[in-house]
Amino acid sequence: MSLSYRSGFAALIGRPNVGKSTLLNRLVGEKLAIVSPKPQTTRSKILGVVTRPEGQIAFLDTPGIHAAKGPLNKLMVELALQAAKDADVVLFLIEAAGKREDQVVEVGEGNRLVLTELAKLRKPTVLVVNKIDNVLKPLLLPLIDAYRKEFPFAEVVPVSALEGDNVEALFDLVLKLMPQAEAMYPPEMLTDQAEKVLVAEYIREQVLRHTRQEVPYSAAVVINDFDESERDTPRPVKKGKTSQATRGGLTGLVRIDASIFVERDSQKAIVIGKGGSMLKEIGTEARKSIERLLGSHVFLALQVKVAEGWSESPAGLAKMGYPSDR
Ligand SMILES: Nc1nc2c(ncn2[C@@H]2O[C@H](COP(=O)(O)OP(=O)(O)OP(=O)(O)O)[C@@H](O)[C@H]2O)c(=O)[nH]1
Ligand SMILES: [Mg+2]
Repeated sequence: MSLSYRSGFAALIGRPNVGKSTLLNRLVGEKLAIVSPKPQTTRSKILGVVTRPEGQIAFLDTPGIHAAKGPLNKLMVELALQAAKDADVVLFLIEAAGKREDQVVEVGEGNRLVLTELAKLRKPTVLVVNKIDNVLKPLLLPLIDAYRKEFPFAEVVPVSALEGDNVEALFDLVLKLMPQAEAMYPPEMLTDQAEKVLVAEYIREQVLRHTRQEVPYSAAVVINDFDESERDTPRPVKKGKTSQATRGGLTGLVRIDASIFVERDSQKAIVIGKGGSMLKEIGTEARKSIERLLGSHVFLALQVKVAEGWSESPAGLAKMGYPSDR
């Protein structure tokens, strides 16, 4: 390994819905984190490793930082701030949305609070202005100026995580801020998330996409059974193994049994839908994305269950696989 090799952790930090998970997936080139148009989609810390000849960056996607009410949301915000504390470099994401010339450009209250937290850490922090595909160009510079006045950013990078604009440049720039060190992970490793965890998340993603109001925030998915006895060869989430481009057709069969938990009977009725129509749609969409992930045919059995107030207690969080001890 050459002397100039760099490596370290970079935490993706920001308000809900600014595109942190979309950026993680774009950087790594795999769907490691679920994405939805609704805020508070990500609930855990998600590792995505990018390895290049000149260095390795371990990115950490985190839940959006917001004024948290209730144990689940408090846990999410804690996870995000902890990831920032543990990182070598912080990527602070904002969204540059705006189509009106006369729009007021300012740092909102929520973002100001996040910056107050980041200031305590004294880490090299990069301002990543996302969604530039969706902004009037004249609004961009004033927006960057407003943020620069609030915080001594090491760098400012406008990107479109959705379209990929400037994402490579962002990687190069973040790598330059990393310490000189050897790689922390094997070069083929993309994530430490188990397949089962990704599968549960892909199912939750479809629940988020198909439901409205409070249902997304009350939904959790638990895998009861993951039967690989008829699977050809397990494919761990590794470079070149899971991308659609390098994969042929589906082989073998994986049988998955999962429960979607909600907090009330009324929510259960919504997720099931008329004559089971909603659950069927959720299942079909989830199965397609799980098949792409596993490279295998998938038989997916889904049930909807009520766990009253699970998001309100440490025991409830633990039951859904959200560790509440940190
Ligand atoms: N137009 C546009 N939309 C984007 C871009 N990046 C993300 N989005 C959209 O913004 C929404 C939120 O994206 P996510 O990646 O889930 O956002 P997040 O910051 O991870 O959200 P939380 O997990 O809730 O904190 C989705 O509808 C994305 O498709 C972008 O560069 N341009
Ligand atoms: Mg997210």
